[in-house]
Amino acid sequence: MHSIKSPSIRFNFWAILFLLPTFALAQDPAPPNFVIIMADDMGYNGTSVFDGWLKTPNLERLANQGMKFSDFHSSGVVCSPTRAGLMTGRYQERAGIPGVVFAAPDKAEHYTGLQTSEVTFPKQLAKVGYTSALMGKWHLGYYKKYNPLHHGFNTFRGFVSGNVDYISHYDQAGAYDWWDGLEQVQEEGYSTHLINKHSIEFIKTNKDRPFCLYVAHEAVHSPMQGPMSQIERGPLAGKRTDAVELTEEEAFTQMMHAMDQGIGEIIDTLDELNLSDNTLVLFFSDNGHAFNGPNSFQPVLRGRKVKVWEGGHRVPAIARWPGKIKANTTNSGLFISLDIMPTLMELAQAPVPRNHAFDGTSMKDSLFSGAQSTDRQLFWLGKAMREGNWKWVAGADGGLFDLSNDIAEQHDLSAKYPERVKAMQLALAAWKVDVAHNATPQPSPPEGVEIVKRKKKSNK
Ligand SMILES: [Ca+2]
Repeated sequence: MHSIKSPSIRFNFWAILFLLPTFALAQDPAPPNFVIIMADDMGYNGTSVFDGWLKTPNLERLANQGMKFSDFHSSGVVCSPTRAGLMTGRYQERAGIPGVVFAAPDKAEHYTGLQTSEVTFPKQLAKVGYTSALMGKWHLGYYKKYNPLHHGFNTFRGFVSGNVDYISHYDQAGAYDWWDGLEQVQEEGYSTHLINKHSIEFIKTNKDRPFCLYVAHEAVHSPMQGPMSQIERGPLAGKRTDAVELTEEEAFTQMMHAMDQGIGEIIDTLDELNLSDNTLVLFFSDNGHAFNGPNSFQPVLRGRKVKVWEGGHRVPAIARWPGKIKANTTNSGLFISLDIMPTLMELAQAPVPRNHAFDGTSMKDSLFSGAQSTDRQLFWLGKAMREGNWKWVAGADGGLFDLSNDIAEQHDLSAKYPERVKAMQLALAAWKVDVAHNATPQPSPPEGVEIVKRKKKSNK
């Protein structure tokens, strides 16, 4: 009792008392929140952030407050593959999803999906206390066994097909497709507005705990419908009395603006709740453009969605984290959507199973220090690859391109660099063998189902 009155002891007592919380904070900072926003079929030149034809003020705000990526790629050139790669951090071929999971039951791929044996980011984040939500498009399996709730998401509001009627929420095969978790729900509203609304509600509900919000927008995928457009699918098709007719360009503009506005509302919500300083917001698109834009617009990149030219997979991407990511910067390093899962795992210090190898690489250093490198190999569909600034595209109309001065892939240099071509061809062949090895098997269609051979022009 006497000793506590001694000045030195008293000093230590108070010092320890004051230092304890500081020490605890330094050792155990609050885990960051993640908001992953993915646009659908939005090309590299689809936004004013990347000199596109359409003004998107909120994406501009995101880029002004963060970092934009000029050489960021989707791992797929259509919807399902990129999503499988995003969920797993590995080339989607390894998950058995090299192409689109079709809505039509007469296609074999209709019965495939992301198997629950896969290691996914929401599953791993749950192990370190995160709650995760998917708002919007899943497109990794039509059946309940593939539902996002079986892949680590605590909340799912949206649709499982490649696209729904924005107003009636029927898919392209005529099935009603709007879900709350494992149950179909009736919910009135323009799909983009609903995705925005539920995203903001989720942030507000979970503001006091670590969360991961995956906002998978329907915009700007077809059908081309603005908020006031006519219903195209389901029992009410053509029956909306207050419908406004739009040109394709007008519809696209409204679709983009609805998404852009929602992104602005998400930023506002994070700011208002004082969450911005502890939240990584990442925006990108799942593949290149499907809608060409106005006739006057000349796209910079060759090709579009479905193709392995840059127009098929070089996509707009932006990251924002005030205080951590330097504002108004551009990173010209070579990145791919497969990098997102390893990034989340590192930032959240989430466990990754032993011997589980990602194909992507964590972007943490690039985000925080602005490091930028193109020193890596990337592959698309076994048809194209990058090595540094070199791009090799296989096939009769393919070639070797130096993207450092030929981003439009116009000048085939294969005759000039035959050794490089040979090396890249070998690397591509080896990659195909590698991703096929131990790839997750997908189920065959049930007996009695007649499979119609896929037509060349199928509805994605
Ligand atoms: Ca897409």
